[in-house]
Amino acid sequence: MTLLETAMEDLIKVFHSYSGREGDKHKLSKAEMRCLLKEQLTDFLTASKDAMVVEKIMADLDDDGDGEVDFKEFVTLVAVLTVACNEFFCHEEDSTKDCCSKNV
Ligand SMILES: [Ca+2]
Ligand SMILES: [Ca+2]
Repeated sequence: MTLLETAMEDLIKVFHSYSGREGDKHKLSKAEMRCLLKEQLTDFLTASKDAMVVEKIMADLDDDGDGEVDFKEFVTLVAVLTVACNEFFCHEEDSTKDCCSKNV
């Protein structure tokens, strides 16, 4: 398996290890979503001081309005966060380069 294939499989595994805890096995309820965010996106949740963050994320993600987050909706969150992280890292790299060139 390639790195990307492993990452995709891990994403599916993580989703199902939470979605299967109660109710619909293929969807995240609000309680399951809260556990997933707390345990898997700890830094993200800690960074956000908003107590309503889980409710807001749920509302944003729930495209079909059934009150739960299916895999497709979950992947949207991961994609958005990954893009944000990538921008952060690119920014970090740029500022490091700036610092280095100043020192030279
Ligand atoms: Ca469920
Ligand atoms: Ca939904």
